[in-house]
Amino acid sequence: MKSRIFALLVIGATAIGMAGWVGCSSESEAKTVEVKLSTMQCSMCSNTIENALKEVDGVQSVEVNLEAKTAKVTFDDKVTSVPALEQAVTKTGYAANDKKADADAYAKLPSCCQVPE
Ligand SMILES: [Cu+2]
Repeated sequence: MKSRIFALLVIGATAIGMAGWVGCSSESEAKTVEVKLSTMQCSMCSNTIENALKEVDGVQSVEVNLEAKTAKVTFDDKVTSVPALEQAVTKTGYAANDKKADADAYAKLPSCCQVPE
């Protein structure tokens, strides 16, 4: 009798454990991508871009590399997407991957941050 209860407890604990594990893995859809920032010039540019990316819903971390002209972005795949990240960057006046900078935002950049494409 005792051993049967024990067995049930073990099965129950295993089921809960598995459910927890499955739930956990389907919840975290963190994805890391590299966004090319070909028109980024200086630390002012990189700050602007970094802040714009951090404001996107679902973005968990942003690492802008000024020398390599890239941003490493970790985000929740279920909340946002690469095109949304690109759009956040182009809206600030910078090119992202193959997407061109928004012309109005680009015109408002300090002249030192504007680069002829
Ligand atoms: Cu700049």
